[in-house]
Amino acid sequence: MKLDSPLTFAIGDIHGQHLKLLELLRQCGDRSGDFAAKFVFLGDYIDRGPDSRAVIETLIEFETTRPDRVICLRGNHEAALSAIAGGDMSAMPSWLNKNGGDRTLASYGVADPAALPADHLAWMASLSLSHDDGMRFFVHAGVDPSRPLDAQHERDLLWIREPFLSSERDYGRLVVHGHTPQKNYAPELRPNRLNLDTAAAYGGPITAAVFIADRTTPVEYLRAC
Ligand SMILES: [Mn+2]
Repeated sequence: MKLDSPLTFAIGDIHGQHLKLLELLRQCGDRSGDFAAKFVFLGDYIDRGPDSRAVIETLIEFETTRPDRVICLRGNHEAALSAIAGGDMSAMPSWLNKNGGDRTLASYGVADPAALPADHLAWMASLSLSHDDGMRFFVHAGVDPSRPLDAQHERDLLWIREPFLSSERDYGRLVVHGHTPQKNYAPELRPNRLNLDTAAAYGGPITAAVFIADRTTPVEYLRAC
């Protein structure tokens, strides 16, 4: 199927799965054809998977060659690494041992987060927390249902699960998010939110939702296993 208007692709958690990312970007290219598509990456590019370094290189190049059409949001994993590399060592044990940061360091061939390439660290520190396209609110983890979308706390945008996941609040936007892996490897669409974390770090695919301009919900999903 080829769709005849510019598309928006929203892409869930990647976690160092570079081959899956390349396959998904190829599928997105096939779908968008000659039309200039917009890409919103929902964060968590690094950790757990085998090749975080290549994922970051690919995303930086992808963004550089498509100015104004690529938005890379910050995930809690990028936030943790940025904090550690900036000298906040309190997060280091959990990042290394629980969040798969050891595999990120291995992909760069370094033992110390401060030894990571300065341009990659600067890129991770520069990422936005959310993106609002008027119909959809894109964010890594979700939002605090008790606060307006424009008055959220950074910690919730990066880390929240409940009460967001169970909330039925109408935000006036579809909240498109990742962060909480779907054990069935499938995206979860509810009336007020869409979870695109299909557990790429745990054997699932990376998933892209395909949006058109005049419909809030996705017209289809692309998956790279
Ligand atoms: Mn994640």
